[in-house]
This record gives sequence, C-alpha cells and structure tokens, in this order.
Amino acid sequence: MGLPYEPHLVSFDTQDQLTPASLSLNPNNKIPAIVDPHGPDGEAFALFESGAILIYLAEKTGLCLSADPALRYETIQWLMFQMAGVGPMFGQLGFFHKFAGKDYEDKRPRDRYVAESRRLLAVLDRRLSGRAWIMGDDYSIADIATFPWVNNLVGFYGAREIVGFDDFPEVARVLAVFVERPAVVRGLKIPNRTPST
Ligand SMILES: N[C@@H](CCC(=O)N[C@@H](CS)C(=O)NCC(=O)O)C(=O)O
Repeated sequence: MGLPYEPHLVSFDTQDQLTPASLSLNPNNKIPAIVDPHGPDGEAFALFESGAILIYLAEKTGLCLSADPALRYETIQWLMFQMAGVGPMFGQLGFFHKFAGKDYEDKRPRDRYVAESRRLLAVLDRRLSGRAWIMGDDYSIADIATFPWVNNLVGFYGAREIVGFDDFPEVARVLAVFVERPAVVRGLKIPNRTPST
C-alpha cells in the first residue's frame, strides 16, 4: 500500500509470541500485530487479527477495498471467509499433515481437515471462475488475506497432493499470478530468515 513500515520477527522457536511485549499487542499470542505510530487520532495505535489490520490499512490508504457500500461488504464477506474458514482449516491440516499431528495413529482428524480444505478450495474455485481476482478485476484485501494461505498449503505445508490441488484450476491460476506480483515477491522475503522445517 506504499506505507513505510518496520518489520519485527516473532519467532515461535523461542516463543516470542508469549513475551510481555508481544502480549501487550496481541493478548491472543498470535501473529500478525501492528503498531501505527500515526493512528486515527494522531496517536500510536495497536491492532491484531489480520482481517482487522487489512481493513484498517485499506481505509487508511483508500486502496484494495471499494468505497461502494455493496462492493465493500462483499469484499469483507470474502475476507471473513478466509478468517473463519480458510485460515483455521488449512492451519489444522498443516498440524495434522506436517507437524506434530502427522505422527498420530488415528488419521480421522487429518482426513476431516483434508475434506474441509477441499470443500473450501472448491468454493473458492467456483468464485474465481470468470474472475481475475476474488472481487473481479480489482485486487483486494480478500486476495491479500487468502492467497498466502493457499500458497502455504501447497508449499510450506506440502499438502498439494493430499488435497488434490489439481482439481482446482481456477485457484491455481490466480495463485500463479498472485505470487508473481512484485509486492508479493518482496513481502514473502520479509522478514529475511531461513524458513524452519
Ligand atoms: N485469525 C488470526 C490467525 C493468526 C494465527 O493463527 N497466527 C499463527 C501463525 S499463522 C500464530 O501466531 N500462531 C502462534 C501460536 O499459536 O502460538 C489472524 O488472521 O490474524
């Protein structure tokens, strides 16, 4: 959005999300959180939950969220679809497929999150049919919220095959364009660190 910013690495390896400094920004001990030194009343303003952060930054800059009331709420609807569905379900699949849950003998929890992830991908695939982005021609905060999770699902979580990603060509098409956007290419390298395995 063209705003200057300073990134801070919160490392889970050292449980930085549980430090008093982190908790003062997000009592729910998760990333991301921001501090805007120039908040709504000119004072420093802290915010957590990425959906709230995206709406805040979109309204601050006038970018990536339509001013038209119907389009604005439709964008927020798809943003909430990520917050309530895509993020939590893909995240659980990551736990059961890649992290500690992969060693559980009972595969029913993993299979449930595979099925739910596939269902969400199908919803997104239908939405993207005939559209460049979730909201059509206009790139929006719904895309910014959603496609990093899709990228993570098939990349970092290594779940491409288990979710049958090839069944969702519209999602794959938009993801390919998303990861080539110059700001996304830059953003995926910030903060600069060696990815954990
Ligand atoms: N709904 C939240 C989800 C945030 C979230 O799940 N963050 C994870 C990383 S993707 C986290 O900080 N986990 C650390 C922990 O649970 O201790 C948002 O969109 O901001």
